[in-house]
Amino acid sequence: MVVERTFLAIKPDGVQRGLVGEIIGRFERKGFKLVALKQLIPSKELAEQHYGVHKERPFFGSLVGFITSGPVVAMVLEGDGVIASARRLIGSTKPLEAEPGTIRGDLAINIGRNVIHGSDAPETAMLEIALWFKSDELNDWTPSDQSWRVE
Ligand code: 3AN
Repeated sequence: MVVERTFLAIKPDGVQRGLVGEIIGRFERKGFKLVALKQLIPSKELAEQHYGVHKERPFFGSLVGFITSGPVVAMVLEGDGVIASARRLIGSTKPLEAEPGTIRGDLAINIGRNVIHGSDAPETAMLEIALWFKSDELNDWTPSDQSWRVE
């Protein structure tokens, strides 16, 4: 069975505002498994690759400037349906349109300060995990309470 993984990054605004524990806690409480976690200040090259699909957009420069402006907390989560589920827990890109109860709905106002990134599809998840993490930074492990999460 192929286990699904997604890439998430708490952006500099989330780190600066002290929201790291709150945000990771939401995914932990949902029951997803954390398989990699680190803090880094992304290089310009990493940021430009990560946001490559947006390179023609007018906000590309400010997006890269923002994501490289301070520490980011990058992680990989694992679990059935984790890619789509994490996106739902995160909420709409525009925080004012994000439902209450979602991370952006509860914790953000502005599209350029929307606290977290989450992969949007299996292909992007695979590319983003490989871009941000070395394979030996991903841990295969089984939570001791796994049978209480998944039937
Ligand atoms: P998401 O992060 O929800 O997947 P994307 O991939 O469409 O959203 O956009 C990537 C990031 O680019 C967003 N998180 C947001 O910070 C920024 N962004 C998207 N659209 C705009 C915009 N119109 N103006 C400024 N920043 C934007």
